[in-house]
Amino acid sequence: MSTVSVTTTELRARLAAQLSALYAGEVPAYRQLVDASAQVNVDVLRTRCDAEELGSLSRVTAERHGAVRVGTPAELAQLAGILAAFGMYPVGFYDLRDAAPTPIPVVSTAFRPIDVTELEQNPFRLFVSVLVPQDQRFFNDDLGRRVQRFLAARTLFPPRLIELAGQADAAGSLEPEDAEELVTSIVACLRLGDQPIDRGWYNELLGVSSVAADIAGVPSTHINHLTPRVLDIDLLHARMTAAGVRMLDRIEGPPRWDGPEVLLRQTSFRALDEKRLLREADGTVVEGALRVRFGEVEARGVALTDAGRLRYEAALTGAADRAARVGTYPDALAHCWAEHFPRSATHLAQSGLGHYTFTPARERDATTPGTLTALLEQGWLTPHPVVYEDFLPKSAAGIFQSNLETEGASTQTHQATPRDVGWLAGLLDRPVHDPQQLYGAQTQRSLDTAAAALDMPAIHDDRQPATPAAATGGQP
Ligand code: OOG
Ligand code: NI
Repeated sequence: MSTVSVTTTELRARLAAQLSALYAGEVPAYRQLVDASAQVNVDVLRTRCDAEELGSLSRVTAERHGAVRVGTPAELAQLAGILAAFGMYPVGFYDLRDAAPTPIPVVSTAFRPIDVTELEQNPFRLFVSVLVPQDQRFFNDDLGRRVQRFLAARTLFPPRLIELAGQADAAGSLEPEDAEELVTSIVACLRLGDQPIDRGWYNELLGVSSVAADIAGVPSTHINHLTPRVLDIDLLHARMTAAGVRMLDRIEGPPRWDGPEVLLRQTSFRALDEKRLLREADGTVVEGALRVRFGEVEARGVALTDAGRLRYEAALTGAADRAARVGTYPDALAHCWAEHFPRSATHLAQSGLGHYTFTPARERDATTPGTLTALLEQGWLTPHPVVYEDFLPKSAAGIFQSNLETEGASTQTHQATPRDVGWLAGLLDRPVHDPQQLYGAQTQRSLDTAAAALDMPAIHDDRQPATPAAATGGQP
């Protein structure tokens, strides 16, 4: 047996692989989804030679995101410490309490690698949500207090796991035996619990939100879903449907079109019944079924800049408006999309709507211009898409909606409990990275490298994206 220590990068790859094996054992249709996704990726690469622009086949085949929900700030802080051992750091802040059509009483962040080389090695990311039982729009005082008492009495992560993770984070690696123990231990924490669930308590929380019940109705946490990445989500959807798996009929996010793929498109198969032990009011334990876990799949495209994100929002809003007047939503979305987004990748890069990196395409001479726009127009630089590494849960609200057992109940008559990125950073005692800043820095580094290669002092990024209003003739 090798005694070479195991790096955080390798630990992350093992975590993704072992969670995938766990989830395949727990949710058999997931295995079918993963197999179909891998086949689609191989088939797409055979016909589209540029398909690896958005990630190598080895990266995309291993690529997963998971979703985990915890109950308390302390549980979240512990999980953040554990995930640091795997080179996964908090990026972005998501408030799902104002998700439409169904608000969910959680706030969230994504733990993921932030270095380009780490992402290429293994981009495993975990979307982690924490319940906000203080939020009176969802929980009255009495229920909020009982939820907090229930959560305070449980331990999700054993001290030995937290200690091993701390060692790995500090050293950047672990000895093989410790590495094995670390991965086995965190995977065990994310296995579906087999302790009986108090049916009355679970149902009471179900009245608030099925996510609240999934978090605080049970004594442990678990992987809620694990999502493979696919290079053609329409093809995957068609193949799964043909194989008899009931998929949601819609693919969330941008439409299918012949222009550049951007951000994230997601769909899923429906949540399936899973056997769980339920404790009745009289203390008897019976076998019942809960339906909380589903099979999501996603396709990833170019990350959008702030200006590009405004366009994205405008296209979705425009599509919803239009669908209310004429035709179907997919048709309306295709129509609005073409109004908002350029059809060529070069134009998307030049417009400043998408995040790109740039490499020199020819040697400097007396005619080399100094600005990015001119360099791109005259073919001095080649643009390369920066893949979107983050989440769009509000745009995927349809996936939540279709998989929730109940609509839940919330009122708008109370103030929201303040939760923001500053709150999160303080709680975790580490920076919460801004995704836009990470993408922007990647572009800037490539411009610096290109300037050096072209023997120029700097390349001035003079791209000026048009506002969405200008593109749509005044529509919001
Ligand atoms: C996480 C929802 C976010 C996605 O793909 O947008 C997510 C959850 O269900 O807890 O995974
Ligand atoms: Ni997801």
